[in-house]
Amino acid sequence: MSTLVTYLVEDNLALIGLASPPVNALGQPLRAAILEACDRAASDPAVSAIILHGENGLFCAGADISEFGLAASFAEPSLPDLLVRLTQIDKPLIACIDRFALGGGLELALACGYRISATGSRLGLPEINLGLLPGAGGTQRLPRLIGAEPALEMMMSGQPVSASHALDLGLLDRLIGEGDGLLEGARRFARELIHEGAPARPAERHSNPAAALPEDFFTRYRATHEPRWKNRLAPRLVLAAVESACVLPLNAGLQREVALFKEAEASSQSQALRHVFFAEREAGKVAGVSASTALRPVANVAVIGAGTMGGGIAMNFANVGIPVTLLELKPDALERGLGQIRNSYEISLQRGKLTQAELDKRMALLTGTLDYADIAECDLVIEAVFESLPIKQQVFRTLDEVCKPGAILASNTSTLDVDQIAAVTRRPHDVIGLHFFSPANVMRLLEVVRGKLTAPEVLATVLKLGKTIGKIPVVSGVCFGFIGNRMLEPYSREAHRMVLEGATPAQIDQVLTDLGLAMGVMAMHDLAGIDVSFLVRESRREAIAHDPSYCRVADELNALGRFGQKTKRGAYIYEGRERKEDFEVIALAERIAGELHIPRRPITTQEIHDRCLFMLINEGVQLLDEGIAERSGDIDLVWINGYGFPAWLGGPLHYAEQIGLDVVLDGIRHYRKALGEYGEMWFHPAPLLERLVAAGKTRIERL
Ligand code: 3H9
Repeated sequence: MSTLVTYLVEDNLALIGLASPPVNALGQPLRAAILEACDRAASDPAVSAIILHGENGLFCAGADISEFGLAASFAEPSLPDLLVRLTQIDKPLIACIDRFALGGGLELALACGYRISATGSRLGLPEINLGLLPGAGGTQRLPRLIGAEPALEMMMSGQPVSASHALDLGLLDRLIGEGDGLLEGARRFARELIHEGAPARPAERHSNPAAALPEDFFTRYRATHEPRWKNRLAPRLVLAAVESACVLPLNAGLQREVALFKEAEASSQSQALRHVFFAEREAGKVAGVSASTALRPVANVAVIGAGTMGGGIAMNFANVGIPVTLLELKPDALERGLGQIRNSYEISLQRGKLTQAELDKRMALLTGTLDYADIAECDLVIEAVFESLPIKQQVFRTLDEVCKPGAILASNTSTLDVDQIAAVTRRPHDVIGLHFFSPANVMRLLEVVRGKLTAPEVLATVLKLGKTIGKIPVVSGVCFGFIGNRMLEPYSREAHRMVLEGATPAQIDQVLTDLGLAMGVMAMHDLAGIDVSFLVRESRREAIAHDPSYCRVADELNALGRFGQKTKRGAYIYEGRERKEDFEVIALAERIAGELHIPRRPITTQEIHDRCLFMLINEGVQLLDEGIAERSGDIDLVWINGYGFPAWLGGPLHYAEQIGLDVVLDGIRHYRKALGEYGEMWFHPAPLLERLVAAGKTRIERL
């Protein structure tokens, strides 16, 4: 018998425990072990019922994601075949769910005749997040158990439901409360079933899963939701599979599901999303930090600056029960900051996302102060003041004076040199960059900037804390703009230059949103503030002064006071929520182009794509080569979670791998020539990109 399962017969019950750490993923060896154990129990006349449980305190996280795209994915016994076999066993089979039953793990439970769960467990079909659909019976068996509509909702959202909600849906037969002993509960339930002479599988509750639905349900569902799906394949396949469950007999439906699953598995979108899944896990593995690195306790936090950013940062901690002191220089600024936080929570309350009790609890965790002495005992201080090196250095000198030894001192700088900030303190090893993205209480990315002297335990502590507050922490080294904003720079530069050469802001943004970006680059600057990006350029004029066309349109918009959405005018005009192309901006571009002798011409979609994207990719490759980013997946995570790059393209560097590294390099070389002096100035292929292509590599890695 395999070591991946435990097998025990107690009286007339067989207990089969999944024992494949860390999460009992259903790779081929575990599938084979389950089949062998279940066959053994099925053929043992002494066994009247079988309990399938997780040996290591958790049930199952689904199919083994690392097998997808490989022969192992459907190697025998395939998951669909194994689960069909389980449904044929003529003894009650009980899934005993602890912590989670996800994806194939829930499908395993659905193949059992009965399901019980601990109260704290989560059950879900998150395949859509991997560009997949449930492929081992989930799209066919779940609608037959709970009805088509709630089943479709679970698959489309990809979000797990709580065990109590699963009980309400009819997905579970029984809940076992905390401390009551889940396995003991399963034994009791099994004995009851045997005693009652219960069938191996109860009759299907929804043999016609769409019976309660209007005839045009699927047509209307598709029409309503398709615009939101953009280019994504998986939602379309999920819908097709559930529709099949409503019109085909089970076996035919299962066959259709496997065919759709294989189509999704082979798609570049799923490949990209699987890359993102593993990149998220890898990002936590940082050189010099290990599981044994000591963590500093963080029981309370201080945030310096109660502006929009500081307030948003503070909310993250209050949301998870960590007390926060918000420090401002002036009483009215402090009051405004706390008021903004309350407003933001009140909006959540009105939308039903927060209860009054939760709002009160969170507000009670927030304290305002005007006195640095009040933050002396805080474990972590995050500075979120104006983006200026002298101002931030002054704050850090004060922090160095007042904060207790061992306090972590963090700066929310988005571009500045964290080492220069650390250098004004007597404790540079306690200093780190924590770059939150706006709105800080919403955006998932947290760029963690590791200074030259940052201590490993400081890094380990903020990585852990980042996860606690629901962020995706990604480590960056120190350089201008870190990973995200440094890459934003050439991407924005090309967009602005093409506006001078003849493209309109809307034309540029359309190409980017058609690719799947949440927002085009021109609209993004309008949202973030044209005055803000102007100040960033001002801080590094010497590096860009040799190009008189460099973001000139944005500089002039700034001079005109057209700061973007907040002034209702930027690269676009804003009327309410509507964004409109502005002929004045086009006239402005024509004038500047004339002054700079830049010929205007029609710019193609291909050129917009290649110049913006290839320059973005090139900078990412350079960051990897310089060691600012530890791995290419980190760069992808930054752009997906901080800049709205579509996850189904896997981030800019994964996208480059899909396009072909040679194609990207050829494109850069082409524009270096085609754009004359301007091309010579900016289109330098990253040396690592050249080395990778020369070596015939298809993946971006250090070489
Ligand atoms: C599916 O089931 C398809 C079927 O419908 C049809 C098939 C035909 N596979 O996240 P963590 C690893 S698709 C392989 O840090 P947590 C993970 O990489 C699947 N590995 O822990 C990490 O490894 P390492 C549908 C997996 O406690 C380690 O486990 N299921 C898998 O924060 C710990 O992971 C899903 O999409 C897997 N399925 O969260 C669920 N899952 O230590 C995906 C995890 O080497 N998983 N690993 O870095 C999750 O959502 C979270 O991992 C989970 C635990 C909530 C389970």
